[in-house]
Amino acid sequence: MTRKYIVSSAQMGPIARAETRQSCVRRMTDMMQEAAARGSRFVVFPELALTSFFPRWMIDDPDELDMWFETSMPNIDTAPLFEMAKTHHIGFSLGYAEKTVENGKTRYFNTAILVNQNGEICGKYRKVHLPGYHEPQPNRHHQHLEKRYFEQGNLGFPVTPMLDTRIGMLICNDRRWPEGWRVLALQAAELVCLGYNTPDDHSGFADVDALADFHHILSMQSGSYQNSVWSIATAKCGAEEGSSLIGNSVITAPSGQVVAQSNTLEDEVIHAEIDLDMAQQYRQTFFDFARHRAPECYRLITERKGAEPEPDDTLC
Ligand code: ING
Repeated sequence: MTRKYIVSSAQMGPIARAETRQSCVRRMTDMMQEAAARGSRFVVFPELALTSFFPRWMIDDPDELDMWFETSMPNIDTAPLFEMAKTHHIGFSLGYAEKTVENGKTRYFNTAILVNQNGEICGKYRKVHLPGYHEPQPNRHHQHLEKRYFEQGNLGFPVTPMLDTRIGMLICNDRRWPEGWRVLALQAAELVCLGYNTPDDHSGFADVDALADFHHILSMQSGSYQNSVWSIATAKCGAEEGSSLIGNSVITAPSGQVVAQSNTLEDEVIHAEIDLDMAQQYRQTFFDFARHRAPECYRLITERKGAEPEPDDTLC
């Protein structure tokens, strides 16, 4: 039996600082309805999809900072998403800022959840690779304070059986690091989904900014190809509170080919029929991990954090 499904990326345009959760959820349910009408079984929403990308601001007041976080999921604002998943039999992934209490300690994470076609949460991931800084940087029009507002994710890289396959999640900056992709693929994930907020106005790195779209798509194509997985990457994009965020939401095949790509910097749903068995043709040949990988040679990847020349490095 073939495992072909229509899946969707529900890209979101800018979210204003004052925009309500209800307004964001309404935009998302409109797009979920559009996806369902196309026969889609799964929709990927952006990272931090319920609010403006607040790590661009230095927020001193802890009460104000807490306003950007969800303390429960689902909640009264997001309930319509879960209800629509159930009525339309369509799963989704959603990124949001999570405030939780674990072992008596309040914790803050950049989180994404997987919700199945019955409207039940069946997977959760907390962002591991947090870009930016803990302290505000001088001479920057926009800050990037994810290391200040979020803790490093503590759930590892989990894979969830869903939709007749195994789905893993990454979040934004994670896509630039091969390790997360590989850990998911080593758990036999066949589909990786992620949301992102990627500015291309880092002020001071003009050359990097000019390549922001290229680096995003390069990361998705290489991650998909080198791990034989389908991937869905969904942007929050456009001119958001004076910051320019890239679009180019893409659905990418295990071959590394982009099979669907957004064209706007607004709310836009893109779709693709994915053949989940396509992953196997790579997994059983060029990327047969069991046959070709050499973990005994990879010790440095887990033992060393930063790059260091070996003491006996000799320039030849
Ligand atoms: N945003 C960006 C991302 O990784 C970034 C941060 C932009 C890092 C450009 C490097 C270059 O797409 C988030 N939220 O991770």
